[in-house]
Amino acid sequence: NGQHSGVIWLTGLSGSGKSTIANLVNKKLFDAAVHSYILDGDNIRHGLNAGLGFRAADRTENIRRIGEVAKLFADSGAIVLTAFISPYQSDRDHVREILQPDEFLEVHVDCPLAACERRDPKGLYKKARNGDIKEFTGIDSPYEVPESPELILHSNEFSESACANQIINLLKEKRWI
Ligand code: GGZ
Repeated sequence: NGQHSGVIWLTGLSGSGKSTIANLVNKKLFDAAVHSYILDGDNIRHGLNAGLGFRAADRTENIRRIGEVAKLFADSGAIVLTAFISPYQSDRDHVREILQPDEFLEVHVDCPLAACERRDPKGLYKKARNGDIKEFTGIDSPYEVPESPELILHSNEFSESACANQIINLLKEKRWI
């Protein structure tokens, strides 16, 4: 097929909306007959990376493997959407470097910590505040804000559907679709 392949790398705090937005984009691409695939916690952290935790070295290895898998899917011709916190700039840069320059779009799903914490869909922030979970991103583990992402989504100010549309517009601008 003549479609553009590559990786749309969503990064942001737990509860920022990464997975929901990625799933909405995936559906829109499917409806437009564009071959796309999502990598997220559901199909990676429970499978390929089941042995990894949340220490800095484990997160780095998590992202390294996801980057390699994303590259394989991109090589197969797909548009890949990834939805991981990926808190370290150097890890995200490493993924960018193993891909072609026109095959990687870093998207910061930028939701203030306070808003993520207010949502707390899984009660994890509460547990982290109580000390029941250690090294939780934003609480006692760092999140490095992307230095030069291709797109910043303010997911607390705009609906998830509007954020998904912003990604679709970027893909049109970049001539991926
Ligand atoms: C951050 C954690 C932690 C800690 C469990 N820190 O909201 P969720 O539940 O579904 O998404 C979070 C997910 C983060 O996994 P990632 O693979 O995206 O992280 S990273 O890119 O940093 O490797 C959260 C849950 O796992 N979770 N413990 N300590 N998030």
